[in-house]
Amino acid sequence: MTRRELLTSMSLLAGSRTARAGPRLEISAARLREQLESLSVYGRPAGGNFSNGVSRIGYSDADLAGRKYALGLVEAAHLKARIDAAGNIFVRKAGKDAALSPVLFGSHIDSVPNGGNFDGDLGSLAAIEILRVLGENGIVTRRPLEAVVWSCEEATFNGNTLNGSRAAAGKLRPGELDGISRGLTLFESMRRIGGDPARLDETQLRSGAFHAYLELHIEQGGTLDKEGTSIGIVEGIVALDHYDVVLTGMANHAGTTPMADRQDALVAAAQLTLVVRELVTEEPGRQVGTVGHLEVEPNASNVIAGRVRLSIDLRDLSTEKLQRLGEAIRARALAIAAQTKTQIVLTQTQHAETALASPEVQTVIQRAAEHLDLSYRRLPSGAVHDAQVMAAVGPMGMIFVPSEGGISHSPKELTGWEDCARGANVLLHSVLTISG
Ligand code: HGY
Ligand code: MN
Ligand code: MN
Repeated sequence: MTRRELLTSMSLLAGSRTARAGPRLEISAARLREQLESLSVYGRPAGGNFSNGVSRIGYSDADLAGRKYALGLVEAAHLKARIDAAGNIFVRKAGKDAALSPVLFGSHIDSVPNGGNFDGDLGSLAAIEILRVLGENGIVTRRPLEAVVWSCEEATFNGNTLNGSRAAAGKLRPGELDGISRGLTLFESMRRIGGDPARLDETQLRSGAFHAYLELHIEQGGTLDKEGTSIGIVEGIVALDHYDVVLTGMANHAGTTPMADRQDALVAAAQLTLVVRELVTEEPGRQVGTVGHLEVEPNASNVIAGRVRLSIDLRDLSTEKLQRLGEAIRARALAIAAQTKTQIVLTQTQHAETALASPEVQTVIQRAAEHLDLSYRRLPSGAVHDAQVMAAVGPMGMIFVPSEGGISHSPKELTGWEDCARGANVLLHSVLTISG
């Protein structure tokens, strides 16, 4: 451990020994609920209501409207927002000592198609609410505080996740900015939301850019809900490997082409999809593999599919295991291509590294949960988060609250309003401890 890391660890823990004195400062639960309900309007299906969830795809008009709403909350908190080169929204609240690095905390507000109203939204709005409550109570922390709303966390733009935070941390892959999705390059999309991607190097977050990064998020799994535990203290976030696969056969007439003469790209895709499941489930462990995106051309009922594009999403805490699974899938794809007389090209488009949460920040979160008399447990995160990108820049911690039924990335995603407030208050007290 370097001297800087040792000092950081000690300073992270400095405040955690003393339970916070005085009345228990809390966020406004009613205001947080009202804001989550208001944000959910942007991207809601026409004629729908809160229970119909949201499609607020990164860089879309709905995302622009949601960002505008969030910026309105910043103004209501009498604070100023700064948009960085990647379009991420930063909101700073000055501390007593401007020379100290800030405590950074936030999440994202873009969603998957037909997603839920809590994924990312809770952590983003809670972050702004915390700055507002501190201002209303005249509390000035030693360190500056910075709330952040990361842009385009979900994979829906170009198949890769964590776009805004990776761009901020200088982790985009070569050429990624030129990739086109929904008619725009990533570069143009970042500009569309107020970023200036030509300046990404200038605004890169480097080691020391923040004292610690915290993220409040719904668990998106069922552990806390099943146990009736209020707070999850994340120990680590899984690695993710993402592949883009193009299968090419030959489009032909569905009626006149004998079965033996077909080069059916959709049959090859179906076999590959089952192979992913077979390989991922044949060894013990918590690894997961998903084929979630499928494009069929020409996608006509009376034409044999000539081309299919699909995604493969592999996750596990072990990068080595993901590597092995990727290789096994590649080998089986070759066999499927031969057998179906198609061509299959797998391109790995993303690797997000496993990220361990700082033990010291975990302790701070635990102390905050204890201070608020809340039950808690430690657990890994099967979902990826901007926090894992930030873990490569500085000490990171994540706070989970229960997802009812463990459902997420669905309009059925639901977290109780009291759980939302509990998580925000644990984040508030964790930030107060770390910022001193
Ligand atoms: O895919 C994920 O795990 C995250 O929700 N983007
Ligand atoms: Mn998500
Ligand atoms: Mn999320």
